[in-house]
Amino acid sequence: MSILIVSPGRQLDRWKKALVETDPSVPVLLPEEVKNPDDIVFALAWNQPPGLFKHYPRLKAISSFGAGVDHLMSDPHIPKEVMLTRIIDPLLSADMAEFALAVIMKHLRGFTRYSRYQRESRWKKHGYLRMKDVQVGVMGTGVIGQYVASFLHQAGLTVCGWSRTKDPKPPFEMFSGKDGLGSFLAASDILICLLPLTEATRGIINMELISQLPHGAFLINLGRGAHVVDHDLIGALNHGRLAGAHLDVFDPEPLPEDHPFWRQEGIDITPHVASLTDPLSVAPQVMDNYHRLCSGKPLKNTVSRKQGY
Ligand code: NDP
Ligand code: OXD
Repeated sequence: MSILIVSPGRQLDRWKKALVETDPSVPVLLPEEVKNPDDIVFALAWNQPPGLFKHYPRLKAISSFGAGVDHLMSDPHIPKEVMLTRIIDPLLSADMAEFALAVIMKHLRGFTRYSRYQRESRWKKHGYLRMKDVQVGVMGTGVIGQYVASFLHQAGLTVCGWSRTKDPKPPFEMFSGKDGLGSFLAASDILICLLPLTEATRGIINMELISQLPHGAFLINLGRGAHVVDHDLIGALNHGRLAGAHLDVFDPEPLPEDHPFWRQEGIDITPHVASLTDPLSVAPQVMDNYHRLCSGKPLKNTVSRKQGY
């Protein structure tokens, strides 16, 4: 029995090495190395080519390379009985929290504008916002969002969170469901999206949602590109409804060269790097799930197909 690893465009040698060092007795194969497809019972996958999983009839479980599983949920070639798992890793949450704080500080201190002034050799001062002047709303207070919200709260920001169901005791104010969305948005001068992409959250950041934010709010999208209705975001920026946006995720990725976001005033772009899965940190949990599968034990970090995350 073997593990298949597939993620087009990713440096997979580090992953293979980390997995093999975790347990040298388990064969870890790239698709082109598989001689007998019946050997593959477990896969580690990200943006797999369409139809790939049709070729492995004994596949029982697939782990995402990351926290998100939308690439697995949307693959029609994965039979319903194949179990899906995802990565839950303290480093992934910590890196995300540091990234969110960096982007918030960049916004408060106007660094994007000063980068532009520097390119123009222009000496011009502006006032700035302080941490105490803004409230931050975290949409999606799951494993990562909860950590990010607590980290920002500890850093001195006023934070609130929004989720599908209500967490009884986070150290910040919580809203939940459709009923809580309006009050949550009204309290979010800076909105951070850390939702999973599901049928319920696709296109959630649209004009209707943006118009419920305080005038001149700032958007940070760290979830998935398809959470945002691109045209509505551009309209909100052009009309001054939003002061700016930092986007780390896009639909599609890579963001095409001719996409209007590249040239849009008010948008800062990073290429899906807010938090990168570290092979050394997560190889043990992937290998553990492989062994659990082989010995008939319940897998960890499973995904609910019903909820889609
Ligand atoms: P979790 O599954 O742990 O948390 C998801 C959160 O979203 C939960 O709080 C859940 O609510 C909430 N949620 C889901 N659907 C809805 C809905 N319809 N309405 C309101 N709230 C909803 O995910 P993680 O925290 O581990 O990861 C979140 C996402 O972050 C990933 O799916 C991925 O898209 C993104 N990500 C991006 C990275 C990057 O580098 N940019 C890196 C890693 C992840 P409830 O608690 O009630 O279930
Ligand atoms: C993700 C990840 O889900 O990189 O985006 O973990």
